Amino acid sequence: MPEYELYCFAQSGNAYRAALMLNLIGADWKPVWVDFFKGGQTRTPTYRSDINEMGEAPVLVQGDKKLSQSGVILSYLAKRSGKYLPQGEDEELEALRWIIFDNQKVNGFLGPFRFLKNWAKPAGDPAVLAFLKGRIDGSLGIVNKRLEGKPFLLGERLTIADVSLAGYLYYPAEEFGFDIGKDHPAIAAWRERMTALPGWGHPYDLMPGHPMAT
Ligand SMILES: N[C@@H](CCC(=O)N[C@@H](CS)C(=O)NCC(=O)O)C(=O)O
Repeated sequence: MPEYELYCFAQSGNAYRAALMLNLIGADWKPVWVDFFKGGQTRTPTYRSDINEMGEAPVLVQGDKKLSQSGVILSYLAKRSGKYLPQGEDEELEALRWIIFDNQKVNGFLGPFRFLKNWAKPAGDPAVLAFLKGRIDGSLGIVNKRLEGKPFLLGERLTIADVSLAGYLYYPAEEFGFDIGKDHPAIAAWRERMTALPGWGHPYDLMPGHPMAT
């Protein structure tokens, strides 16, 4: 029995943050597939009573402990492993600042945009997609500017803020209809630095459910 189980599915960039962190720290873990698309598992009463009352993936299970919210999971794993932990109060607050910005305005917009574009039934309203795309361009621009001067979000060292940012940034450009790397060169360079890390894996390789059964 592995130390950690992660409720996740391949298309979830929110879950990818946790899967990537587990792999980067060399944890003993296994994914538990969540049937998000067909079965609507996160909306079932059983999921909400037994797994996560918030009705979301990812959920990290370690013995009797269950954690949700990828930022909380990253913070817990960094503390337990001593890896990618922000050092000192100022860095901790800075990491939290970027994790919240990312959750709300970077991956927090990329995820719904990609869902509406590819899988929503009925299909996403073009006006909503246009609104989200505008917000995405603005937020990615802010992150790109930040990364122009430093290799990682907080400076020379990778922290959980970077792992959080990875969320949806490795999914294929075709799924978005625009190329994040081409539009934002400093983000492209950051992505390369991340993929060079031992333990890095693509979301479609780390988590089950890709390609999606038809
Ligand atoms: N802020 C959360 C977001 C989690 C989230 O929205 N996960 C999606 C899957 S990618 C979900 O389960 N959504 C279910 C819903 O919103 O009903 C995190 O970072 O863990």
